[in-house]
Amino acid sequence: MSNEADGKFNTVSVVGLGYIGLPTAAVLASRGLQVIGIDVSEHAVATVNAGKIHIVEPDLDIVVRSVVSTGNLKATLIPQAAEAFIIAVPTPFKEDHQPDLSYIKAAAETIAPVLQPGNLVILESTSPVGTTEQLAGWLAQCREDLSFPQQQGEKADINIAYCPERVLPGNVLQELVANDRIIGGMTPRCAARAAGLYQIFVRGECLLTHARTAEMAKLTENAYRDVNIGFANELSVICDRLKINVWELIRLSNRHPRVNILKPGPGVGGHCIAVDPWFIVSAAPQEARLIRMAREVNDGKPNYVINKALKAANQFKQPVIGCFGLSFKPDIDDLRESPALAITLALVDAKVAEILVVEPNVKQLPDALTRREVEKVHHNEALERANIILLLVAHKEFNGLSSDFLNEKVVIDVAGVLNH
Ligand code: SAJ
Repeated sequence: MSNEADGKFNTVSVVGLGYIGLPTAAVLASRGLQVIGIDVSEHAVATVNAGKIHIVEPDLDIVVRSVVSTGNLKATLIPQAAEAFIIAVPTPFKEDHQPDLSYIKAAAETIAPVLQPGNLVILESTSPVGTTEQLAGWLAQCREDLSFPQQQGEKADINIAYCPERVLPGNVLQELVANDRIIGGMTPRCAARAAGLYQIFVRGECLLTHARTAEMAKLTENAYRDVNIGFANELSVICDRLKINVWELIRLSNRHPRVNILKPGPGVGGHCIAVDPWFIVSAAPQEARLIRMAREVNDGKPNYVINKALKAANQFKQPVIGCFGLSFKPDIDDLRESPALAITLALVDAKVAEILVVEPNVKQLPDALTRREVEKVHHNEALERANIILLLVAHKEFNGLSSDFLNEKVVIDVAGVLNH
């Protein structure tokens, strides 16, 4: 259903130069388009214009340096006219788990003054169902001289689509190009035009649908993963009670041809899976029972681990806990929304044990820990000095930890490090 003729874009503006916007802008620029990156942060704009990056993502620095030096990518604080606009700003939730759409509203108000007939506006931010229509409403309020799909359908001056990102942090450049893309148009023409833009760099398939279905698809993918991780986390707690090794149990159960249980862990971190399912719950609170429960199970896991470690500490006169891993998942340096970090901080604040932190992926511990004078040590030192070994993240550096040391310790293996 995609229309090749619709794929002619020369200038694209990307609003939000974060974890999704910057790689997308850089990849579009690497295909020869003129890309304008808009951000509210002077630091982000200056960094990108210097050919550097302000986020952590493998190889992104190389692509950004190259497209900035050719002049294909320019960052700015001030919106400029373009043929297509991609909005990739955050959509956090508020205290009560209600979605906060203020960044999208601000993005709409930013681009509205420079919109021209024939423009395509794409929303990529993970959003509750109906947000694309809401975005179209905000744009229409700002520009009464233009027509929008909710008013004029296929004849509208402006085309609007929702195209969720699906990339895995740490593997963004590869997945941006390789993954299939869901393209949700407010009308079929909106979808076809958006597909034309993505086909410039996406090697996966572009799957066309309505904006609302595309919004729900994004939430569904992350809620599906959350529910499955919740199942694994609940199993781990049940297995503790029944004195069964959950890792062996899962390995054996997964030998069934139709069973594929995910891994338990310290909880669910990152900025997507722990957030997005709430957008479904807040839209359908009565119906979304399993999805809410999975959130609660996963959010409850850090406390369970903290209590287990404190109970172990009670057995020692001078407890020393070695916390292995701080990041929100293995082999990355991203500490944001990390359950391992939350657990470590809670153990420090409990003041019942000395805490040693092992995190091979960061040079410096975060301020919250240095302020509390927590020591970062190599894993061998932690193995030597700690009497409780708390394995929080399965970093590759922890494979094959010396069992000579471990035999004499209380080992709490939350991440399945010893069962690889
Ligand atoms: N986790 C487990 N057990 C597992 C898998 C993950 O405890 O078996 C934990 C991780 O340790 C981490 C959290 O879940 O704390 C999330 O990690 P992740 O690797 O599952 O996902 P993210 O947050 O890095 O990226 C997800 C991806 N979504 C899906 O796989 C459905 C990615 O494709 C999305 O683009 C991204 O969310 C996003 O931006 O929405």
